[in-house]
Amino acid sequence: MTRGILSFSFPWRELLVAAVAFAAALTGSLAFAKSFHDVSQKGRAFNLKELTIERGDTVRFNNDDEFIHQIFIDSRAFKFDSAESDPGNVIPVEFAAAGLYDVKCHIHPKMLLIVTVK
Ligand SMILES: [Cu+2]
Repeated sequence: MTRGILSFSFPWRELLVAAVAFAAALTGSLAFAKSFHDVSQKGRAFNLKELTIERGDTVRFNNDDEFIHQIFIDSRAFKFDSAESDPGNVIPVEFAAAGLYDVKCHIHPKMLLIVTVK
């Protein structure tokens, strides 16, 4: 009757489910300070003119056009110069330092997004 005993044994499965849920909750709280913001590059423009985020957040620049874009940031606190980004591509940029940043695309000089990092 080993089977019968096993079926009444410790509920490992439930424990595992609870542990996974706990780990997910913990990860969620640790990741609290870092969130993601999506910005679209479309019609040779960013879909936003300004964006305010928290320090450590990541902005995902989605190329929603049918031609290439790029992401270029040149400030004292933070410099970033991406490769050319194909249609459908996403460029993630983490802003680690507080400040005010002009985000540009060197292919289309009129594109400008001002990112404020608190
Ligand atoms: Cu562009």
